[in-house]
Amino acid sequence: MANTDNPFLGYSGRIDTKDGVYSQSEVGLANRNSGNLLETLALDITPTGLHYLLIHFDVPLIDAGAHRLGFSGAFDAPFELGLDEIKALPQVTLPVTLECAGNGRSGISPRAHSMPWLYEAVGTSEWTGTPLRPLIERARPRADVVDIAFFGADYGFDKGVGHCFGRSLTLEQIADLDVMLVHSMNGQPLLPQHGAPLRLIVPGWYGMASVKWLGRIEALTQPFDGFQQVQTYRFRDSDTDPGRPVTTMRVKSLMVPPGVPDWGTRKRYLEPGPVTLVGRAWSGGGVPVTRVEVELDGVWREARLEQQTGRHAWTKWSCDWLASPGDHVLRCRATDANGAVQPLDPPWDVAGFANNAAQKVHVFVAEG
Ligand SMILES: Nc1nc2c(c(=O)[nH]1)N[C@H]1C(S)=C(S)[C@@H](COP(=O)(O)O)O[C@H]1N2
Ligand SMILES: [Mo]
Repeated sequence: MANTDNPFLGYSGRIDTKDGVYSQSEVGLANRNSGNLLETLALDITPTGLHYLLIHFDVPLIDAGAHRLGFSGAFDAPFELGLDEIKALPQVTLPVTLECAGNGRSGISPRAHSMPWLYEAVGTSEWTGTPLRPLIERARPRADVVDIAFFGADYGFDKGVGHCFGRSLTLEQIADLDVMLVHSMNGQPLLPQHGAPLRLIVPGWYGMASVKWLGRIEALTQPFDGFQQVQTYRFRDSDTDPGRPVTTMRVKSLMVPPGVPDWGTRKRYLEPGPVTLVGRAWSGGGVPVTRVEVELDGVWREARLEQQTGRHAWTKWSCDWLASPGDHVLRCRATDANGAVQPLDPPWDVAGFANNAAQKVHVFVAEG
């Protein structure tokens, strides 16, 4: 798999940043990969143009009319499908909350040289497409198949390895996870940056599993060894740790920062008096959120939860606060039905994956 004839083999392009000032190349990543604006956490569905973006290489510009999805490898009945044929299959629409595994990375020290997310790499969309499982069954995986690999059309280099973005799932995972083959987002054809004309949605997992610009599905009789499967998206304690795969989203909550912001720092300004704080909470693997608490003036208060709009969609919460003059740091934390609670401090990971530490919002309340 390793491409030994490339200019990036001995040159990662990543300077050894640890803390503090960001490098030009990290600023470049931040400009390409935009985040959700936290004020849209007030909405069930993130406006399409404000859904976060994570694009490793370049956006491939694909002719939807000519695009074919191929099922190949160790299938007994390999076939191809055009977009019209996929749209003629049974259609489902599902609200799904997607979060990047790197969300929160910049809260971890020392940081990894990658996309420096704060809190904003999460959003919820209504995805329309067809369930993947019946199509895999139709292609008839051979008895010795261990992985199904999904390849995007985008090619590039990471750590000296040239590859198309690719990920895999086992047949059991495909059966368990409501995996969808998706052509529309919020009732409109996928935009180029979100994977047009076809992508995977793996509900309940971090976003890396939801392969965009999907062109090829391959049945493998050996475990998939693609770069994005084995060399990244693993929890590692140190650079020498072989690591454990990143899969389902950890329980997390965010609030809409109250009041109005200061342009340069995003700190908040508020008049004293009653305020209703609102936000969203979610967890992975279809596990519901059972509790959200908000820390107000040093006391953790119970937030109200609204009905979830779908098994894989986030839950709205709200909490009343009587804002008194002075400086405040507000925090929120969620608990899920498995009893997992958000930590107050970032969990350590070399690449800064899955930081679900409680959000902090600095608020200045004026004198009455
Ligand atoms: N082909 C391909 N698929 C991809 C990616 C990519 O770079 N190439 N990025 C992944 C990652 S890391 C995330 S978090 C989600 C982001 O999806 P979005 O940009 O539509 O929000 O897409 C995933 N699918
Ligand atoms: Mo991601």
